[in-house]
Amino acid sequence: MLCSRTKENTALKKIRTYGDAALQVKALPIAVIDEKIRNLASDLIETMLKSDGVGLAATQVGKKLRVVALNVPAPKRSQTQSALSPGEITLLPLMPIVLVNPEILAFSPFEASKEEGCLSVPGIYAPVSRPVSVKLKASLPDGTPVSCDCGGLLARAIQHEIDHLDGILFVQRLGMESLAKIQDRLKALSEKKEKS
Ligand code: QAP
Ligand code: CO
Repeated sequence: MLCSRTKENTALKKIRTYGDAALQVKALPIAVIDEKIRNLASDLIETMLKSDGVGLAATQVGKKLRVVALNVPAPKRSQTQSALSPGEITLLPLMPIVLVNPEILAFSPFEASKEEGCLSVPGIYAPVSRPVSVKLKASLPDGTPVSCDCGGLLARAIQHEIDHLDGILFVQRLGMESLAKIQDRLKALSEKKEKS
């Protein structure tokens, strides 16, 4: 197509769920950001928004490419315990956004445990311990490079989505106690998958 895509020709993708082998593949870096990548970017955003997601990785829709969509909300004034990180100041006003070839250049030595969920693990939530901030490097779909220190929910979402690009789900990062609590429901999800 010579035109840029509109809402009418963006496609809703099927989100792969727990037990699907596509969730375990390692995605490949994008060499050139072309129209195909920008189309995938719009499809990821549409699919994420339609499912009320905060993030969605290309591997969750069966695409083995290093692309993620994010729709991280700005923190409410009442829940802003600390100042926003430079990454939140730069990226939150741009949401929803797509990051191409996102990479973490450095992790904070400090971790925090917070409840996570995943569109590929519907209805299941558990606390995950992760570094509280990360130094992100990525490109936007128009080719603009971004490099910034990200904290808050943004830092957690970036780590969760980059994990997807490496074939890792949040349930693989749980402590034994948290995993034990959800194990039956996880098994049920993967068995439902086998029958479909
Ligand atoms: C990843 O997660 C994330 O179970 C994005 O029934 C998680 O968008 C980033 C969702 C935690 C930061 C913190 C999950 C929607 C959405 C469900 C999501 C569900 C419906 C999860
Ligand atoms: Co997820």
